[in-house]
Amino acid sequence: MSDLEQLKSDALTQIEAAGDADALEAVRVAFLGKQGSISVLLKTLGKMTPEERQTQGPAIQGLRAAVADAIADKKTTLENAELDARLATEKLDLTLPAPDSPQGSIHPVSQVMDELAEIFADLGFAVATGPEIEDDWHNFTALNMAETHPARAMHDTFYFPDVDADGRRMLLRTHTSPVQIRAMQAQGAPIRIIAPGRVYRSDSDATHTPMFHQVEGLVIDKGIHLGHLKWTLETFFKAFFEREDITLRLRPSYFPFTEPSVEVDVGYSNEGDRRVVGGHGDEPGYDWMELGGSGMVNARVLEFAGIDPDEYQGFAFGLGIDRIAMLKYGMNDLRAFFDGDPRWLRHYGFSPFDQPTLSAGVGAKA
Ligand code: FA5
Repeated sequence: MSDLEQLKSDALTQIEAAGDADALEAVRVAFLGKQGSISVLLKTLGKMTPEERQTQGPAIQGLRAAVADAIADKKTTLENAELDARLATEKLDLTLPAPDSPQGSIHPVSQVMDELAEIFADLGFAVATGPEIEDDWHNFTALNMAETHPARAMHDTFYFPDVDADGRRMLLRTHTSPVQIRAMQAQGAPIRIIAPGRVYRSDSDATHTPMFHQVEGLVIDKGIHLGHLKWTLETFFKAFFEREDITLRLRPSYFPFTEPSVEVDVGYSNEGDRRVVGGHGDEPGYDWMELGGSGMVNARVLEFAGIDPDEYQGFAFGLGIDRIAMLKYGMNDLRAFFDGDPRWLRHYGFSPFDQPTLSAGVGAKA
């Protein structure tokens, strides 16, 4: 047997004998590692005459490939055996009795997100999503906030030190409005979406947390006007708060990405220490509460997103989900939402067996 054949037979025997991943790795290092016997042989090729190299080259390369293949095969075999062994030991006994009362609960924010999706689906809205780690073009520039725009300063942005491949600054999105841009770029017009999700600002008190949730709404079509926005919000809030006497007030405001812009207030009254939505805010005993921002999509934003503003118009809104959850379910401190206290979750959480549906009343408690 030639030296090469001997080496191959030794290698294959040792690979076959390797009982686990560590032993196999030791065999790989002995033959194919930097100082391994096959690697050392490969290095001798450089010193050979061209004629010798012509016969020895393919032989040594073939040996290297055969040993590498055998190691790869053995590795798969060992991994499969390890998986089989784990599957055989990690058994779940499905016959164990269920706990007396259900453990765990759905967080009110998740519950409200499910309720939102259910109500807007009924109005023909699809759910869109976007990344929480955004670039400043989508979060600001395309929403008509140039580098030097003062509105950028209002957002208390968490920036990353890096820029992306296009030189854009990376940040934690400060609102869900960049999803408007992504949806318009991806699907063009017409459009009817909501985009619920997490957003981040350097902010903290009883009604502000550094991470909170918004739901964006966007409708783009021909002949859309402010009346459609008001009807949509009113219809949504009536379904969400499950009462008919909801009064909205649209108050002139300013957002760089909408023109005109309106802030949305709702009438409410105090019952003990709870704020209860309903009624007209100007009537005695009632007041107005702000729920979010909205307006007609600015023509410049449509252009940034590649939609012709002479052909299409639209409205957009952005509501604080945590705030509307507080109102509906009577919590008074936003920070408790994210403390992870099981007692709070037991009190305010929802049964996982109780999916919100319009027919059952979206907020039905089990
Ligand atoms: C915006 O973020 C706009 N993108 C909304 C918008 C969308 C306007 C589309 C026009 C068209 P604003 O910064 O006001 O706007 O935030 C919207 C809502 O998020 C607020 O009304 C409030 O309910 C909620 N919010 C803002 N900051 C916090 C915070 N730190 N914690 C909890 N909720 C917050």
